[in-house]
Amino acid sequence: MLRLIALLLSLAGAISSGAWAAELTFDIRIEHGRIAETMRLIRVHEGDSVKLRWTSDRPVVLHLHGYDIEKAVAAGAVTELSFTAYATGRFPIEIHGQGAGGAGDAPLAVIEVYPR
Ligand SMILES: [Cu+2]
Repeated sequence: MLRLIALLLSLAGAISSGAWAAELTFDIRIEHGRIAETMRLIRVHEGDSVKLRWTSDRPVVLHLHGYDIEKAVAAGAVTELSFTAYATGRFPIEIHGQGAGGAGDAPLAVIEVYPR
């Protein structure tokens, strides 16, 4: 019985500390300033550890708005952009300093963080 109580207490601790948040990895390839349609909306939940693994056909600087993370992606190498999704909402990722992206004003991708 004591063991059961201890187990329940540790479970409660795990939940309140957010230990059940997911670790999510997304592999995203940029070509000609665009990414695959299926990667343009990324949905995660509050508290998740999110890892975006970028490759690009040319060097770009990515900017994740809201979290305000900037990351230079070199051509031909994987660049990781990691963050914990502590803030809920809708956050665009843009390519900075690219005149002719061919994608107009649309962001490269959008991350939606839902409340847990
Ligand atoms: Cu920006």
